[in-house]
Amino acid sequence: NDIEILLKQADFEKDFEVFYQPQFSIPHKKLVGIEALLRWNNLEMGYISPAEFIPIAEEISYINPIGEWVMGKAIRQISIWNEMYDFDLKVGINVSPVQLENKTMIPALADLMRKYAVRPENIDIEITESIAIEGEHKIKQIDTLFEGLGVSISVDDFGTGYSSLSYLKHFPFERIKIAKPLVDAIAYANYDMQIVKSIIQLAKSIGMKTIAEGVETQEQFDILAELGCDEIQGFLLGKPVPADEFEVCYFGQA
Ligand code: G
Ligand code: G
Ligand code: MN
Ligand code: NA
Repeated sequence: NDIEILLKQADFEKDFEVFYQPQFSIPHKKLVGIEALLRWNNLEMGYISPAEFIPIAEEISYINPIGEWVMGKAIRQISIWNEMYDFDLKVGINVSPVQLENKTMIPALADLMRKYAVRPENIDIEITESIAIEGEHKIKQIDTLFEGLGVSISVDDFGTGYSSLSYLKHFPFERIKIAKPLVDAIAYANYDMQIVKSIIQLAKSIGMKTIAEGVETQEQFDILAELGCDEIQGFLLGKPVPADEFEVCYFGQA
């Protein structure tokens, strides 16, 4: 497999870059956080989507060094921005289920938090909803894993297939990230709007926050505000961009 070979040859510092996408509170559109998203620009193949190469990196366990590299970049960046602009932003870092099985992940994260003096409140670990199929036991295990660090955990891509609302009660997620396909549909499909409404209501009743992903239109924003969603992320308010561009866009600084 081409991608596998290219991946193993990748020079992380040269070929990878972490982009940042803003997350805003509703309804005032205050910047509250950022999500770190990995980008790979290969000399031969050009831009390769993480949706394509991450599953391959997972298969060959190469996601472990890659994931650690992303964590380092993201934690360093949030440390710099919070200090420089006197902010209290949270950085969301996507962590693959494969990384959760790796014993060095938590010590590496702890080291990075110390190295860059970042408080646990400023780090959010995004774990995909698909982890839920492994059951309650798995979720408890993850919770225990991160407990000592004090970082928060969000469930990513919620509502895309594996969701069982009932498993939420076993796990103190900080936030539910409502998946883009559901968000897409809320403006034209009453059924999907009702599902999103139920997710937001349930989250509220158990003390979790909700963030809608992939918000692209004002109409979606208005519906989400009406439904009481806490935060939004999406092209309507900002695409993922490189760090220097993020500074220009959101901190008015070059
Ligand atoms: O940013 P984009 O929409 O192209 O991302 C596609 C997919 O890749 C998403 O599911 C996203 O969560 C995932 N992804 C992006 N960056 C990372 C990363 O650093 N680690 C992991 N595990 N997944 C990532
Ligand atoms: O799976 P995860 O939620 O981590 O993936 C986030 C991905 O969604 C990022 O790769 C980002 O590029 C993409 N994304 C974020 N907002 C939007 C949006 O408004 N529209 C589209 N099409 N993609 C988005
Ligand atoms: Mn994510
Ligand atoms: Na997601």
